[in-house]
Amino acid sequence: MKFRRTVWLQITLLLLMLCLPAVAGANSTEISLVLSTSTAAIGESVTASGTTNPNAWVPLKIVDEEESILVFDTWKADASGNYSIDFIVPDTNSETLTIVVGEGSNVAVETLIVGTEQPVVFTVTGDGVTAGEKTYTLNQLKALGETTDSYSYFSSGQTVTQSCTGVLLGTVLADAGVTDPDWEITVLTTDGYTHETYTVTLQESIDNAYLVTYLVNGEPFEDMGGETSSTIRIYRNHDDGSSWLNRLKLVSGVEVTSAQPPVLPGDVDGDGSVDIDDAQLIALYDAQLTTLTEQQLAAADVSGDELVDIDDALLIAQYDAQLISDFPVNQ
Ligand SMILES: [Ca+2]
Ligand SMILES: [Ca+2]
Repeated sequence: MKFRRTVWLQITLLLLMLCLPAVAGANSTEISLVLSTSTAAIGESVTASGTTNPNAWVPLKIVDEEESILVFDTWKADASGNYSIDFIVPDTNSETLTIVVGEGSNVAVETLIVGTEQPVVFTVTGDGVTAGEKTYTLNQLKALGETTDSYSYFSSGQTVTQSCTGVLLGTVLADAGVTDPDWEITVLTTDGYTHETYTVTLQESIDNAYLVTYLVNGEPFEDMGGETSSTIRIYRNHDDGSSWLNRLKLVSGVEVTSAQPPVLPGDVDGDGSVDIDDAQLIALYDAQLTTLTEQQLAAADVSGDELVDIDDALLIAQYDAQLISDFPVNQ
């Protein structure tokens, strides 16, 4: 008798369990789904969000055109029923992917178009840069942290203020591994437009809020196409700290140059010591038998008269013979 009751209890429980999903389904909130973008390239991050029942588990499936499931994972909604799931667009040959959230009859479906790979819009090259070069697509730039700020300029007697959205150049450079404040940054333009302010130290670019800008007043720049193609400009404040902009047009990236090491007066060949070899180099230069670099010339002028000639060679020879202990340029 006791045995039979246990069996009945088990069967009743089993029936209850079978009925439960249907009961729950009848009272549940219909799950909703919004994708952060309708088009994304392979490897890009997309956010799926929406509402469902409080604390409910939200299964997410990514299905290709051949109905193969490429991704399946489950996240939990919060106490208000809101959920937000970041996923990476998986490697696929399909032109569209179907994103499905929920289970049973309570599902929501959206289509994601797999776009072509995003073009590189900004390149950082040169000294200190991770792997010598780091490239950024627009989405990769945005992922570093978007800033919107106002920059003003004077035109036809009026102050024009523009709202610029982009990423601070200092932030991009830090991401590329460039952190030495003394290093020089040269802005590379694609329209060949040059200006002396295009080379600044990293610290100056931070102080003057250089902004790698992709939206002005909410609008992207038009891609000019061809060799001058660019959708990036750099806006900056003036050196006096005012918020007036200098607009550096059609920018493809920046090149980083490390600061020159300090010059040791007299060490023309750069071997770390001052001796007769350095005097000989100057004598050869004076006789126009060799050339010297800018840095070598700076080291060679030990007399401090801003000329490099035989007088400097003689001073170094005297120094080498310990007849003098210092150079006029140091005094
Ligand atoms: Ca030397
Ligand atoms: Ca000299």
